[in-house]
Parts: sequence; C-alpha cells; structure tokens
Amino acid sequence: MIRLFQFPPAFGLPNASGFCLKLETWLRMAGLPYQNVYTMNLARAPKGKLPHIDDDGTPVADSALIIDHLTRRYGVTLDSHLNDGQRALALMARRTLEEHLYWCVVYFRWVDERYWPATREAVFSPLGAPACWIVPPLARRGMVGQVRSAGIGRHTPDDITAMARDDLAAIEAVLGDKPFMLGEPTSLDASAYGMLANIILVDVDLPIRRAALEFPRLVAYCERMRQVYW
Ligand SMILES: N[C@@H](CCC(=O)N[C@@H](CS)C(=O)NCC(=O)O)C(=O)O
Repeated sequence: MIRLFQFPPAFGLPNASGFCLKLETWLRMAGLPYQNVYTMNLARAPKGKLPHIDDDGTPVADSALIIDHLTRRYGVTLDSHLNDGQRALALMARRTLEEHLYWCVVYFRWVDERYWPATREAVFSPLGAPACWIVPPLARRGMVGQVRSAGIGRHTPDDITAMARDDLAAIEAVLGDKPFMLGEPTSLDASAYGMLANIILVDVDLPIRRAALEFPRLVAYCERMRQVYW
C-alpha cells in the first residue's frame, strides 16, 4: 500500500500545498490506491519537506521523484504516448509552475503582511493551543527566508504579481483550447492543478488570484480537473 504523507486539508482544498495536491491528484489520475497520512511534522520527512510516501516499506520524497518511482514500479502509462517535443514542453511548463509561480504564491501567503493572517488561520488553527500560537511565527520565519533565497522575496508585490501574470499567460498558452494541458490527461495536469487550484480555488483575495482570474481558460481548466478527479 502507498502511504501518502502530506499536510492536512486547508483553505477549502484537499491540500494547501501545491506539491501535495499535485501528488494526490496524480495518484487519482493514475488510478493507484493510497492511504493519506496527514502530518505537519517535517522533522520526520526524509528531505524535510512534504509530500513523501512509503511504498510498501520504500520511502521516497519529492513529488517528481515519487511520480518517477511509482510510474516505474506500477507501470503507469499516463505519459507514455508523449513525443520528445511534448515531454520537453511538459518539463518547461512544470518548472514554470513549480519553481517560479509556486514561490509567488508562497510570497503572498507567508510574507505579505496583508494576507499572512488568512494563512495563519487556515494552516495553523487546527493545531489548537498552545501550538497554534507558538508554531506560526517560527514556520513563517522559515518561509520568509526561503522566499528570499529563491529570489522572489526581493521584489515588490506589484513586480511579483506581474511576473506571476506572465507565468499564467504562458501556461494558458500551453493549454490553448484543449481540455488538458497536452490534449489527453498527463502528469503535467497534476502539477498544473496542484499549483493553479491553490491560486484560483482558494477564496482569499490575493493579487495573484486577481491576476489568475484574468485567464478564463485556466479558471475553466481548474474546474474541469476538480470535477474529473475530485
Ligand atoms: N520539490 C519538492 C517540493 C516540496 C515542497 O516545497 N513542499 C513544501 C510544501 S508546498 C514544504 O514541505 N515546505 C515546508 C518547508 O519548507 O518548511 C516536491 O516536488 O515535492
């Protein structure tokens, strides 16, 4: 049995972590049975981040490495029809979503004073007292450091929103008029849904969400993914 270690649901989504939502969506797309283990304990995560899995005693961390592992082990064919050009496009789109757009979201959720209270409430209130008072400032300090190290945290909110809008425009251009990113459902859709749902389907009025709502095909895409896989 695959045991999926991830954060508990928050913000009205199955997961407020784009990477956790990506992996759980992928497991559903691949039709693999799994068991959720909700945790906030990063100290027990093999690489200090979530998600990670235990696959019948084999621990694997990092959503992309987990997908590679499960694809090999269970013969998942989601991406097997893709040609070299599509694989290259999928890789670049995934990097845009996970290595750039992701940090823009993290900035607004964790760093921007205007939206931090909503994040604190959504993520930490289930902890109960006294953890819900002690943990948030520590967790926030770590995230602020990461966003700054990633580079995004050095820009103004307006610049970050403009950069995120460029990412969203590029992703919408990849989608075009197709129902899924590359036509038929592929692993790229799991990544796209994990990241986009965390912007579009979370009812907090972040500047990045306002920017995303300018892209009706991405909004419809999120709804489609939710209906088909959730
Ligand atoms: N490359 C990793 C990224 C995972 C990641 O960044 N997870 C975040 C949640 S979205 C995390 O655990 N952050 C906690 C921390 O860094 O303290 C993957 O694909 O799984």
